[in-house]
Amino acid sequence: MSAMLQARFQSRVHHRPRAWYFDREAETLPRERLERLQLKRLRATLKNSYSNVELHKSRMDAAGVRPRDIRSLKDLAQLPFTVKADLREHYPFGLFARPRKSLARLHASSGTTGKPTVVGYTRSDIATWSKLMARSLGCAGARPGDIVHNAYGYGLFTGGLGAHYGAERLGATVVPVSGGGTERQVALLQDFGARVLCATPSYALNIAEVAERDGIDLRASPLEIGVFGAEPWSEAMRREIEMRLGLKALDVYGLSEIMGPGVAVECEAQDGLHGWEDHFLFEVIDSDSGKPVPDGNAGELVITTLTKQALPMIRYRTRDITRLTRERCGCGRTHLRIRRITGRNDDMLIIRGVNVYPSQIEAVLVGLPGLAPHYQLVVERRGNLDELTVEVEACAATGDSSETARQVSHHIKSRVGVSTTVVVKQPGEVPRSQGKAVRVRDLRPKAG
Ligand code: DLL
Repeated sequence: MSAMLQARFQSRVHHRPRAWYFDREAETLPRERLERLQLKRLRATLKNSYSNVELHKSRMDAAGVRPRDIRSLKDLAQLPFTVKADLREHYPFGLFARPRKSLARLHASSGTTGKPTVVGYTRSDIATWSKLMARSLGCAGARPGDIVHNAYGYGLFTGGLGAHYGAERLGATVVPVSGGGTERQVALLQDFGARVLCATPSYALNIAEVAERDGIDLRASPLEIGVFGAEPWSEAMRREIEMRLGLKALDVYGLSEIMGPGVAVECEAQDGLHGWEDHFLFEVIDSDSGKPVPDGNAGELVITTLTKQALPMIRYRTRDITRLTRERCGCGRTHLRIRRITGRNDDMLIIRGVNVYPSQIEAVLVGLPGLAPHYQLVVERRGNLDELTVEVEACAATGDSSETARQVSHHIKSRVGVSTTVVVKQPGEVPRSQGKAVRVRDLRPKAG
């Protein structure tokens, strides 16, 4: 081949998008067409909400805005917010825009206080969700024909069934194992040879630990892709899981009120999660003022659904803290990216005036020599001040660990800026997760 031909060939290889798309057209839609589609779908959603859900009608009336007043995407900011308490106050079915009899499924999340939040889907909503989850799995690197080991909990939680229907829609073979029974999960991963693992990151770590304890090297298994989400996790945790399971770990985001898993997901670049803008509108606002913040700035993620029939959501305040970027991604997808979720604004701790998310502490702890990546934060009130104790586990049984504790506390102080008491626990003493990990034990007296 001549040098010129070779150069041309090389450049074509370089420029050929390597990405595989479940739905190429939708995933690479030019921005202008995407925005036209969003506006059309937004107007239909508003009509559906206004005509069929009393809460949305009364909120829009009070704000003096009707669906027909929304003529461009910029008008979105005129619309009122919806919050989690709205779902609780209209428990169980009060926010549904379709008669209960036309619903194919209900899910619910328990929460720590009060009534659960109930969400409902028509048959068509389930089909849309399955398609979006298939798209998400594909974006993360799963392919038709793969074996998908699904360790998200099945039941009222949206993780299990959401990932299950998505994997089937993708054309994969699903192993519907749910959470728990970790020894058996390790055996099944080995025997069936799954290429894709779906789990919370904390449960993935639990699987790694049980495998190592039993002398089974899952790094030598066909596992290649982890699709992990449902809880905050750090880059340090990603590296730890990737190393111990020998796979590429991708972040998937979602919430029941909006749909379930598959609202946003990382592509193989692992550089932010593509939010599926043909089905959702994403905004980031300042939690206090409610005003949108510019791209790149941190704030509360607000999502409006564009295609949900049974439970349309208008400007739903997720309480999740993140940033948006509309910079082009190398994978060729045109959908914006949300940055890793730092935590929920209601999980933020204020310790002696310093704002701290558990994931910031995690980022310091994971990877420190001698420590296992298992931890819990204990918050107590002493006098008028909140105190934070970090319980973290040693890798191996130790005697006096006061020097390690002092050093860890020093690392946390210098990187996060907060003073903590560190307690180094013996191996196995910090509770393991089978789903969403409990990172904070809040021992402060409850208000009221
Ligand atoms: O956790 C849905 C889901 C299942 C997502 C499986 C991903 C994988 P909920 O139980 O309603 O739904 O909890 C939603 O979990 O508002 C976030 O606070 C948190 N969350 C979900 N995904 C992530 C993530 C499911 N990737 C709440 N990173 C959300 C950080 C996440 N937090």
